[in-house]
Amino acid sequence: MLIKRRKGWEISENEATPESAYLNRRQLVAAGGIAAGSAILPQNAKAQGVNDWVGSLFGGGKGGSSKTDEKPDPSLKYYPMWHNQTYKLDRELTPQDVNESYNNFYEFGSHKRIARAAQALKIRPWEITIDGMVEEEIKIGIDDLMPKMKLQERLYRHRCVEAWSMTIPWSGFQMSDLVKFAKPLSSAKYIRMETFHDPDMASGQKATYQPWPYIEGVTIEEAMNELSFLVTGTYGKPMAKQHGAPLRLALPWKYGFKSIKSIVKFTFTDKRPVSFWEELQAAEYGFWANVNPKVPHRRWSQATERVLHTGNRVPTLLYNGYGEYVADLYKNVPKRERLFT
Ligand SMILES: Nc1nc2c(c(=O)[nH]1)N[C@H]1C(S)=C(S)[C@@H](COP(=O)(O)O)O[C@H]1N2
Ligand SMILES: [Mo]
Repeated sequence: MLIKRRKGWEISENEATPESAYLNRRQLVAAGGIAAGSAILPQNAKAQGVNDWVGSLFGGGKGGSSKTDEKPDPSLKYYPMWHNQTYKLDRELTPQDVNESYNNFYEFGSHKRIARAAQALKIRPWEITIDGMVEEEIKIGIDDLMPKMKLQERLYRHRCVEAWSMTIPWSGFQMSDLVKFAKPLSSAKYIRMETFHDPDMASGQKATYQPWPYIEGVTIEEAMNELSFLVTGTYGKPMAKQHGAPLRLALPWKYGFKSIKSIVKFTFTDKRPVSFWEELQAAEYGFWANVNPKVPHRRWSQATERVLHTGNRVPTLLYNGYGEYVADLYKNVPKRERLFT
């Protein structure tokens, strides 16, 4: 078959909606017309700019970070990033205020309204360690890492295992850039990632029945896939702390829990990492966690999802609609494993 099929989410009906409004605003931002960060203001936010507006919700601030005693984010100068148009959406972007006030970040509480508590997260200095099966261990600050990567913006869908979804403009770089920078040995098969561990800063980590810090893992092939994206920003600015600043992952074809936040370590290894959720509940949260409407969670169906903010419930797609990019990765995974989130 030589016919190039349109990818599942390349459907044009919604293309003239907030996405393009957002992009038009972006161009204005690029031209210096309005302050960076004010793209996609909700209708009711006045012309005061999103920094003040987010500030009024979360206690003052600049860009994604929001404590008045903090310096402006040193990475502000990279925004807005070059917009990579390859990745199209089939639905509207979720408004920024919705995405910044409905989050999973168990380090700051086991419910969705953790945005205020997450402002305690200190995001500078932020050192990232790259170790394990690599030519040489690397320790690098986020502000030294960013200029070495091919920075860009992409629109992705995000599907949580809890059957809700959002669409979001992420800024950052392809994970393959980081893998190349890390110079892994050929014996490495997986990357184990780790979130910060500081129970004094993040009170959720005081819960002794949970295996802190948060851990996630992918195969090297998954990490090298063009969709795997390391995120530094959202909505054309450094991301809000509650999204997992200053560096988190976005794997749009997997359930959201794989997209680990506030990463401090990448370890290259030949052993399959056991994630935070797998450790807690292996029967419900497996290693692959690819979005699959036909495999129910032990406690609920995955056939449909609630699209945040829209009031819509829509059918969930295999690999969250990204199968053309990723299905081949799983050809040789035993069926028994694939049928298991
Ligand atoms: N460190 C850490 N990373 C995490 C989580 C978490 O609790 N801690 N929650 C995960 C889950 S279940 C989801 S759905 C997404 C939520 O990302 P968002 O809050 O930016 O939408 O982050 C994922 N990454
Ligand atoms: Mo999730």
